[in-house]
Amino acid sequence: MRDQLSLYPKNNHSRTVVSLDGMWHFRFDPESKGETEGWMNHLDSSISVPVPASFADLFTDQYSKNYCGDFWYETDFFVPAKEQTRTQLRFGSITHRGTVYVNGMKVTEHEGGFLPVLCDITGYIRAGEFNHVAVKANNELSESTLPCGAVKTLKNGTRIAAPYFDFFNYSGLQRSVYLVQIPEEHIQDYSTVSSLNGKDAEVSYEVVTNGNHEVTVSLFDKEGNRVAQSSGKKGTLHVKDAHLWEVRNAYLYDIKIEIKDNGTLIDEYCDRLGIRTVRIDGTKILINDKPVYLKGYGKHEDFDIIGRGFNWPLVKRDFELMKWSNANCFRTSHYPYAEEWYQFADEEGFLIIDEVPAVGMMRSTHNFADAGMGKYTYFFETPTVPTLLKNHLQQVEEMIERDKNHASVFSYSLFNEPETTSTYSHDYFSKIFEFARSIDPQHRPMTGAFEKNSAPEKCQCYMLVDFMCLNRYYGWYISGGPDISDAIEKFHDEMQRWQAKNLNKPFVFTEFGTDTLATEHKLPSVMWAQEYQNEYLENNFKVFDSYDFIQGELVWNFADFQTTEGIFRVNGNKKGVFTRERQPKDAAFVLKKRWENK
Ligand code: GCB
Repeated sequence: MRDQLSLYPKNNHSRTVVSLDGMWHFRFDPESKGETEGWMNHLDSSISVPVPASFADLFTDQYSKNYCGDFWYETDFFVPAKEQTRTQLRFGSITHRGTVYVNGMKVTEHEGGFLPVLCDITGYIRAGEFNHVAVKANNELSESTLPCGAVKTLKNGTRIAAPYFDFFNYSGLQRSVYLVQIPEEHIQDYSTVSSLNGKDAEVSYEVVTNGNHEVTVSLFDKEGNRVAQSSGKKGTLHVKDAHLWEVRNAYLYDIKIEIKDNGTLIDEYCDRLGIRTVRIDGTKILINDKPVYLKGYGKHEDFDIIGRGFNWPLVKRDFELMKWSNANCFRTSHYPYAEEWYQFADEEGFLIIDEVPAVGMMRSTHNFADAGMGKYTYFFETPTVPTLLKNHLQQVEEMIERDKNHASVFSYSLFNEPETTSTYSHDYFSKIFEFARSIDPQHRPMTGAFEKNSAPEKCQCYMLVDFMCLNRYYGWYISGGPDISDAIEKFHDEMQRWQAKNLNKPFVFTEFGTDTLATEHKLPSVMWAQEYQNEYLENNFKVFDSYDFIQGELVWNFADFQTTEGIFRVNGNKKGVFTRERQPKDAAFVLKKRWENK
């Protein structure tokens, strides 16, 4: 079995982790000649760029910002000499795909830009010396890879991205890169499942190692007291008077896994562990058997200059704002985020709907507008589907593998707004859901976000999800401005049609919102002014509060974010409750007040 992605790099008695973040050499390769010219050995005429960061907003020219094609990164790194060691490189992500070379030799290739790339480089390095790593990355979009889109060639030959989704096609080495040294015999993976028994809890676990030495697993409380222990690769930890991980009131234990040879430590891995259960019961979402109403946001990894580059201060600020507004949940729209987001959500007691990058599954560069207009593009009836399915399954597998132990992750979203009205889409997504269900040890509820074209009478996929997630823009894309009263009637009409289906499932709004410029105020309100965003929200809340099967509201979006340019977007999508600089629009106070008592 290969080493799994769930083990975030950690330093301890047996493992050494060195960050390779910093300035790397970089070069665009528009003619894809790097491989034949041997760029994996050395990047001539390179420039310096920071890692982690998207490259787009570092530059001052259009060509670099919108560059689409191959591009290379390289750096040198020192490998400490150690006996009996496996040496790995771990990229938080390479967007959207990459080939890794060490000392000129190809080590691995990886498809998909939002999940880690782990390379065993033991056979490729010189220990006790400086070594060289080069990455050939590529950010082209197609209909057979996730997220979906196309590449457009301008008359002058320049290629640019044509996303079928509403966020800028940021790319590069956007997450941290680590050099990891682990013992030859080591812990490859682990998973846990908690269950409650009165005041006590049982945590069953499974550890994967590549050897036969004894495994012990211990659990420590916050004060460092060992509260449970078990040995063997499979076992159960019995926790008396367990402190549960509750929504917005997290308690985290430390789990310590050790491999020992007659008392001598071979390898250890420690992690935080929240004890909680997740269950859907009729129209309720239950965490630790208590109903929870989801309050929060759809987000993006997005910020000025760094693009989608990982940045701890931004994580901290976003959680402070979410807490301030009394939120308890967010969706990682529209791709799995950097792992640190989940670690912090575990700590802060936030719930996460973890989303795979299955976005843009409708052939349109104005998907967001076409989503409610009945457009149909035969997306799941084209020859690209088998490859798309393969990539989709792979990314579902890697996401669940990576995130399966996070208490915060209570659900997986396996799509955002695909076409769902054909039997082809049903066949496609049945395979995705069946597979996802078969690999999640915690059997979390599975979902996906449906657009308005997925109407109750037409949708062929709602039966696949454990709870419904709806993205709805009544009062924005549909009957906006002076027509808002029509919007509300239409909204009720749709909800009544869902109600009539008696699905007996929770419904969550995973998107609703209006583009709002932080500079605009007007009475009476007009679209794009802050007053309109507030009125729209209040109107939507009245609808939500009329149906008891509605169990959550995640506003679109947490903050303004960058998109492809166009007449629908004013330097990006402005549906943020906060500005891109993370300051509140008036709507933030409306939400804060509503969610205080919700
Ligand atoms: C949607 C999409 C989201 C867009 C949003 C919008 O339906 O899921 O990615 O950004 O609408 O603002 O139009």
